[in-house]
Amino acid sequence: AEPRPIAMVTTLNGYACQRRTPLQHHNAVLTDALLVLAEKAEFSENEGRSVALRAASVLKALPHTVINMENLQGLPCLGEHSQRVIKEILEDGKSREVEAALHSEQYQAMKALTGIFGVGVKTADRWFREGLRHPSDVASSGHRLNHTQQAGIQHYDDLNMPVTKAEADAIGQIVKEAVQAVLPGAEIILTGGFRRGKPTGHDVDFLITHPEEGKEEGLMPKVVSWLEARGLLLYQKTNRNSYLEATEGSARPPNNMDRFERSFSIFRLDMPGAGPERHPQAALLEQAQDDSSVGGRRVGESWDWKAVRVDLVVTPFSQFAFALLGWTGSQLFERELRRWAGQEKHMSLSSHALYDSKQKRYLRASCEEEIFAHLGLEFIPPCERNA
Ligand code: DCP
Ligand code: MG
Repeated sequence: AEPRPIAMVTTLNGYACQRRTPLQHHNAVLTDALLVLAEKAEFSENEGRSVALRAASVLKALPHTVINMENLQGLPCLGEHSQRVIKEILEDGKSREVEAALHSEQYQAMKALTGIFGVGVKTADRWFREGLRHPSDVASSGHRLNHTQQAGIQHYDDLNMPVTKAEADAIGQIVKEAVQAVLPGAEIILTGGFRRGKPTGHDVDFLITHPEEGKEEGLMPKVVSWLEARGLLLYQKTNRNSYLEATEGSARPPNNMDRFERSFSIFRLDMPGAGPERHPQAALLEQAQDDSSVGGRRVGESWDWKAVRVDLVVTPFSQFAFALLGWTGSQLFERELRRWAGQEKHMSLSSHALYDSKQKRYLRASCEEEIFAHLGLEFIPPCERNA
């Protein structure tokens, strides 16, 4: 390795979508700390969240390890608070504020409660104030839970265990089989964190489309029925496509929430060693996990399947490039793309379309590269969108 100069100075652009952010970077100690502060801010619904996320994201894009405060010169998005935390860690090895957050009852309880599928910060905070600290407290509290939350409690342990790439691929095989059975010629694409090269994720995200526009209509209920008939779904809730009704009668495109037909689901993924009647896809998984050490099975317990969160999204072919860009993430990269579009280009970007306010028209794109070009941005490949 080359010797590192004492005061390495790098300049970086201010928008995350102008930077290349690899998965593996050189400042995990600092970014982990800032991400705890982002989470703490999120739990108290405080604006500090995006400030800390942006600061962490800048450090992820640095080609070297920060070893002193001079290294931060010329970097964007590092406010007084972030700098104070970084300085403390460089000097003492840790930040008191971060340590205090990690050890606080509120942080720990909010983390556990928001870890329930279907429970957001507002609900978790209300439960915390009522004295609930853990999913088991919720289960015994007598609160009325909706179906999503019931499934979230029931599968809490599984859903809080990382999903491996091998598991994502095994689910991909099942989804592919389902989609091809109900609509030959339809295509499925793995998006989200796995498309960015992450080895694990909290869920598995798929886009489904068909090269012939319109053929994709009505697809989701059929896919869901196919999966349900085979006992592969533990839970699912489908939201229909509401894009047209949102745009009708308005010149401006809808807000950033996308309106594709989408199924939030929990798959029952059969695991290797479950017995002769296990799903054939399990063999593939077994093979993949043999040569990696990432197995997610609980040892010493009889377990033959695992609950996995899966998002299925159906998109018309003409919107596919926008959907792919919008669903690949990271979440911060997406937010920054939209901020760039609005503030620098007077355009409005969603997972459906790109609208140019000056020309008063939608700009077409058939691949991600074209969207970056419309936005006047250098193309950043998925593996460098880990902002
Ligand atoms: N996304 C978005 N807005 C939404 C839903 C999703 O911008 N309402 C985008 C950003 C995410 C991607 O879709 O990066 C997938 O969402 P996830 O929450 O699954 O995020 P990741 O896949 O990036 O992370 P993980 O590995 O934890 O699943
Ligand atoms: Mg995901």
